[in-house]
Formats: sequence, C-alpha cells, structure tokens
Amino acid sequence: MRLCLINPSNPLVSIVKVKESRWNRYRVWKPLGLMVLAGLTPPEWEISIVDENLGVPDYPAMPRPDLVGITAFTSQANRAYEVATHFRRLGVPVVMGGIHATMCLDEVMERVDSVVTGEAEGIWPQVLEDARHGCLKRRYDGGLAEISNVPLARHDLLATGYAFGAIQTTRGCPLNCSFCSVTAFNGARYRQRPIPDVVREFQSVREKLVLVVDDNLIGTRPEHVARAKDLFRALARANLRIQWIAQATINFADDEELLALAAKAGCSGVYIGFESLAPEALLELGKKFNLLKDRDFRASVRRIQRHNILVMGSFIIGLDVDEPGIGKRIAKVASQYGLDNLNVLFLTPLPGTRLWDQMKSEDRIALDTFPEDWKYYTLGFPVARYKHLSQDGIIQEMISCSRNFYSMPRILRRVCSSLWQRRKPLISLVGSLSYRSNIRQECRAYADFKRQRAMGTIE
Ligand code: B12
Ligand code: SF4
Repeated sequence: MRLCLINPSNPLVSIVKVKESRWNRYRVWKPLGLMVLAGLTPPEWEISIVDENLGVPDYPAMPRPDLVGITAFTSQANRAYEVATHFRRLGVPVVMGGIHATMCLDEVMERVDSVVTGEAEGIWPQVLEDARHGCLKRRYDGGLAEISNVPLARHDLLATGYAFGAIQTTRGCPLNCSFCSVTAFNGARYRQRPIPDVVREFQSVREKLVLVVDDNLIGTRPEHVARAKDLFRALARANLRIQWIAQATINFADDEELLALAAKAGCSGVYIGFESLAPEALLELGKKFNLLKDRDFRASVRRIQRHNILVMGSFIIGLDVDEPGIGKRIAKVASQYGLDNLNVLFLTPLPGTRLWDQMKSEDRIALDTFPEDWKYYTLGFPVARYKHLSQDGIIQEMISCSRNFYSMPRILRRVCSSLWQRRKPLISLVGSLSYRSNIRQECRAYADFKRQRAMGTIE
C-alpha cells in the first residue's frame, strides 16, 4: 500500500520558494505534521512525503498511490484542492487534515473524500485501516492528542533540501490571543511531551540547526518554566551539538537560570511576539504578558542577548490604533529594543479565531471570495478593512517599515553591535540579508495584488 503525504505550496508565499533565492533556505521549515503522520503509520505502508515548497513533482509520472493525505494552513487551501482534484480524477482517495480542514470543515468536505479534524494521533491508524478496506468515512475527529502518544516524527523521510530540522515539545496555549488559531486548534491546556521522547527525537534529527515549533517553549506558569529548565538540562546532558531556535513569550527574559540553561542546551535564537506598541491594542489582542506595567523591553531583550541568544521580534500592523506613520514607528522601536530581526504581519482574520468573528460581524473582511481568496491569507496581504489605513496606505506602511529596519546602515549597525557584544554576527547578518532579499519580491507581490484588485478580481 502506497501512501503519499503532501504539503501544498502557495505561489504567493515568496519566503518559502527555495529556488528563487538561496536565502530562503534559511526560512523554510519542514512540514512536521506530515512527518508525525508518517511516524504514526504502520510499516505495511510505503510512505513518501512531498513538500511542494521544494518544487512541485511531476505527479502523473509518480507511481500511483493508494491513498493521498494532504495538510494545509488556510493560505494553502486553494492549492490543496487543486492537488486533491488531480488525484481524485485518477480514482485515488484523498484525505485532508490540519488547521484549515478543522476550521473550515464544510468547505473541505466538498472537495476531498475524507476529512480529519483536530490532532491526528488518536485517529490516523483507524483512517488507514478503513482506507485499506475501501471504507473511508467522510469525517474523523482526532480531538486533542494524549501528548505521550505523539510518536517520533520520521525525520529520515525529508532528509535533504532544508537548512533546519523541526521538532515539537509542547502543544496548546492558554493565552488565546484574538488573532491566533492555536488555542482554538490545540486547546488552552499546555501539554508537554515526555522529556526522554524529546531528547530521543533530537538525536534522530540530522540537521545541525533545528527549529522548535512550539508556540511557547517555556509556557506561562512556574511549573511550565520548571519543565523547560528540566528539558534544557536533559538536552545539555545529551551533548547533541545542535543549535536551535524557538518561540517564547517575553517572560523568557525574566529568569537568568532559564536563560543560562537554554543557552547551554543550544538555544541560539528566540522569536517573541511583541505585536503592538500600544497598551490598549495589547489589551484588545489579549496579549497580557506584554502588558506588565514596569516591563522595560529594551532591558528584557538585552538580558536574553547577554546569553548569546538572538532575539527576533514580531509585530502586527493594521490594529485599530494604527495610524499613518506606524510602519516607521515600528521599525524605530524595534531598533530601540535592539532586536536582531523583525517580522511584521498584517492583522489577518483567520477562520476559527475571535478576530474572525469580530471582523465578520463588523463587515470588515475585504477579501471574502472563498476558497479563491484564501491564498491571500498569508499575513502578508491586507485582507481586511483597517480602521485608519486604506489598503494602499497599509501596504506603504509595511514597505516603509521593512526598508527602514532592513536598510544597509541599520543591518551593519546590528552586526557590529553583535560583534561587539560577542554574539552571533554571522547568523544576524544571514537573517537580515534573507529578510532584505525578500523586500523586492514582496513589492512585486503587492504590485500584482493591487493590479488584480484594480482589474476587479479582488474587491
Ligand atoms: C511551524 C509553523 C510554520 C512554519 C511552517 C512549517 C510547515 N511547513 O508546516 C512556517 C514558519 C513556514 C509557517 C508559516 C506560516 N504560518 Co505557521 N505555524 C507553524 C506552527 C508554529 C507549528 C506548526 C507545526 O509544525 N505543528 C506541529 C505539527 C505536529 O502539528 P500540525 O501541523 O498541526 O499537524 C497535526 C494536525 O494538524 C494533524 N494534521 C496536519 N496535517 C494533516 C494531514 C492529514 C491528512 C491528517 C490526517 C492530519 C493532519 O495531524 C498532526 C498531528 O496531530 C503553527 C502553530 C501550531 N501550533 O500549529 C503555526 C500556524 C500553523 N501558522 C499559521 C500561519 C498563519 C502561517 C502563515 C500563513 C503566516 C505566517 N507568516 O506565519 C505562514 C504561511 C506558510 C504557507 N506555506 O502558506 C497559523 C495558521 C492558521 C491558519 N488557519 O492557517 C498557525 C496555526 C499559527 C497561528 N498563529 O495561528 N508556519
Ligand atoms: S499568539 Fe502566541 S501567546 Fe497568543 S494565543 Fe497564539 S500561541 Fe498563545
């Protein structure tokens, strides 16, 4: 029995096009969900994983699979349906799962043979068994997995073409920020994989750089932080010689022991969601961790960097408080905080989030011809109506932010300061150049977007 697992590409997401720019190699993360599915699949199945981000294969020339499994974020849904149509025409049953299938069940059910909602661990063996007997059900629900049942992902199946390996150690987030799908999808309970499993999985990763995909590696409560420390101690003991990057909330900066252990375990960078400069916006988004009254962000960032850990910050543009000039202000504040890299995203209502419900009720979703418009839900296009910024205006703000933060003088200043502080100047330089190389591609994408809108393809 042949199983083909597919991660569809989105042609509008330039950062994942490895062949277009060699810098993109440092920004592509492996489709870990499919590697976990492969880990759950019994040995009688011959498995192949196709990541279209590394190039779309000649599907008709491939050996005919007995079952196709497709994953998709919302932004990949259109392409997922094209791929599904191809295989269904050949009579191959297609199962789709992942976040979009869970949030837009009815839409997906119309386009594939079977849909798996939620996490797959508890249900995938049953799906395969039914497929083997030719009696796939239209819908399965995996709910939330028992975290100790998460298998080791099959890192051997996607062995080349990536600079980074990927690993997950926790699921779920209690913070439930209005724009984010994680609490709706993975639940509010912070579930932690057993530390020995995580260490074993790290040992099976071939890359020397790894991205830990957890939404918040250290969690929010003292017991979460204690577990993170235990994990870091175990990783350090295992002496893996792997450098890794993770996502965390700003409270990462508040515990010197945690920072020292993380660095010893191989942490070389951390993504932190700052989201907004305005406290009222943070309140609206529900990001209470960033709201501590006496928090000095510059000092917090510096404390992390002192442990030789780079800090990548992410902000949202298009919040109700954002007015013309916001792009430059974000770039300036990010520089004042001393961030090594900056990632700015358009406020985007993703299905299943509180923001979606709110914007829908206020008739503020501008791009709503679905499923076609899902391809713009990359957080890289303005898909909503923003309070103080027109569509053209917000695009200009985004470009001005990137050009300011990634101007050559600012990049050099950052590299010099990391040299001076004996941090990782090379990684900082590669990261910045990767972002900078993308600005031109982004401008082209915005120009196409505006052209299509003017032609009436987009409202
Ligand atoms: C790593 C990651 C990325 C990586 C992508 C890696 C990859 N190729 O998968 C990068 C950095 C590239 C990325 C990019 C983006 N991401 Co992202 N990302 C994540 C993150 C943090 C972890 C995903 C992960 O690996 N999870 C671990 C695996 C094991 O879980 P899983 O993929 O969910 O798979 C499980 C189930 O879903 C299910 N399943 C999944 N697929 C299938 C398929 C079948 C057939 C079956 C049966 C089951 C099944 O089984 C798996 C095991 O339980 C999630 C947050 C999250 N917690 O999910 C956001 C998240 C998925 N990303 C999100 C977004 C919005 C994006 C972007 C659109 C915007 C952006 N700039 O961040 C881009 C778009 C990329 C694109 N190609 O279009 C949103 C998606 C929301 C939505 N409705 O689509 C999330 C949920 C974060 C959020 N804030 O809401 N992302
Ligand atoms: S944005 Fe981060 S902190 Fe907020 S709900 Fe999502 S994962 Fe949790």
